[in-house]
Amino acid sequence: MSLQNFLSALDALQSEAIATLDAASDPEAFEAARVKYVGQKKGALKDIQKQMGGVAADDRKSAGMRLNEVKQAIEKAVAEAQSRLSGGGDSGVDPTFDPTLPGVRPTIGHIHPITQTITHLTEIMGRMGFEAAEGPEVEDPHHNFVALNIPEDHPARDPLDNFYLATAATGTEKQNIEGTRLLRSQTSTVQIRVMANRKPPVRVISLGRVYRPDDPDATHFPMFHQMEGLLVDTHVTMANLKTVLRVFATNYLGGDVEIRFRPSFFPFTEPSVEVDFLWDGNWIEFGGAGMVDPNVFRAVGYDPEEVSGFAFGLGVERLCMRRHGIKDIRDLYSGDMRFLSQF
Ligand code: FA5
Repeated sequence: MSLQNFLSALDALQSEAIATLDAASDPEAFEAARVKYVGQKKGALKDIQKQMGGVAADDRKSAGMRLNEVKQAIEKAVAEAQSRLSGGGDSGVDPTFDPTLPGVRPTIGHIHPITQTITHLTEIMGRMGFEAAEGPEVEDPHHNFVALNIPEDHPARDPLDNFYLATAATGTEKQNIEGTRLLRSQTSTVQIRVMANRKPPVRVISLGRVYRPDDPDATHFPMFHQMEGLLVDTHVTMANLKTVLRVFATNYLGGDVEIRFRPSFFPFTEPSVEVDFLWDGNWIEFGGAGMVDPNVFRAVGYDPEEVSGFAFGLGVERLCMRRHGIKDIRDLYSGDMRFLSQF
C-alpha cells in the first residue's frame, strides 16, 4: 500500500470514528462505536495498524506518526462521549451510583450473654468483697477430686461422668493413674488452688467453664459455667452463707426472688445444701453450697480447729436464663445471631 493511500484511509477512519462517537446518544450506541473503532480484537484502529506492514519501509516512520495522532484523536473522542453519557461529570464515577441512598451499616459484634453475665456476677460479688480467682480447665485428679475429699472409689470420678483426656490406660483404671488429666467437672478445683497458695482469711469467687458428659436438654449442656464462692475466716457460720447468697440473689434476680436451702450432700462441705430459686412457680436447682469440710482444710494445710468457712457453686447459665427469661440453655450456644443479638 502506498503511503498516500494509507494516510487517506487514516483520515477517513478519523472523521468517521469521531462523527460516530459524537453522535452516540445512549450507552448502547457508544459501546458499539467504542468496540468498532478501538476494540482490542477487531477494532478498526487495530486493523489499520496491521496494514502499515504493507507501506514501504522508508515511509513507515511518517505513517506511524500519523497513525498515533489518529489513535489519540479517536481515544479522546471515546473519553468525551463516555463522559457526556455518564452525565457529563467525572468519567470515573459509575453512572448507576446513587449518592442519596443510605449507606450499608457494618455489622458490629457484641459480647455474648454468658460473658455479660460473668461480668455482672463478678461486679455484684466484688461489692461484697469477693475477689475473682482463676484456675485451669484441664485439671488433675488431685484438684478435681482428692483434695475435695472425693475418694478413689467415689462415683463422681467415674469415666462415664467425666471427660478424661486420652492416656495409655483405658476404662476404669484411667481415673487413678499418675499423670491423668481431665476437663474439670466443677469450679470447686479453684478452692483448692487458692487455699494451697494463701493463708486465711480468704474471700474469692471463680467463674469459668466446666465440662460433663451430660446429654443436652433445656437445662443441661456438656459445657457450662459455674460461679464458685469461698469464704474462710474465723467463726464463719451457715448464717453468713445464707446471707451472702440472699444478697447476691436479690441483687442479680431482683428483690422479690424466693430462695430455698434444701439439705443435701457434697463430699467437700458439711453440712451441705442445694440452693433453689422459685422460677415461674417451680423450685429450680441453681447450685450447691455448704460449710467447708474439715478434710478439705487439712488437704490444703489449714487447721480446721482455727478456721471455718463456706463455699458455694452456682450454674451461671441458669442464672442468666432466669434473669432474661431464656427457656432453653441450648439457645445460648446455637450461634444463632437472631437469638444472641437480643442481649
Ligand atoms: C457442684 O458442681 C458443686 N461443686 C457445687 C458446690 C460448690 C457445692 C461448693 C458445695 C460447695 P452440682 O453438680 O450440683 O454441684 O452443680 C452445680 C450447678 O451447676 C447445678 O445446680 C446447675 O445449676 C449447674 N449445672 C450442673 N450440670 C449442668 C449442666 N450439664 N448444664 C448446665 N448447668 C449445669
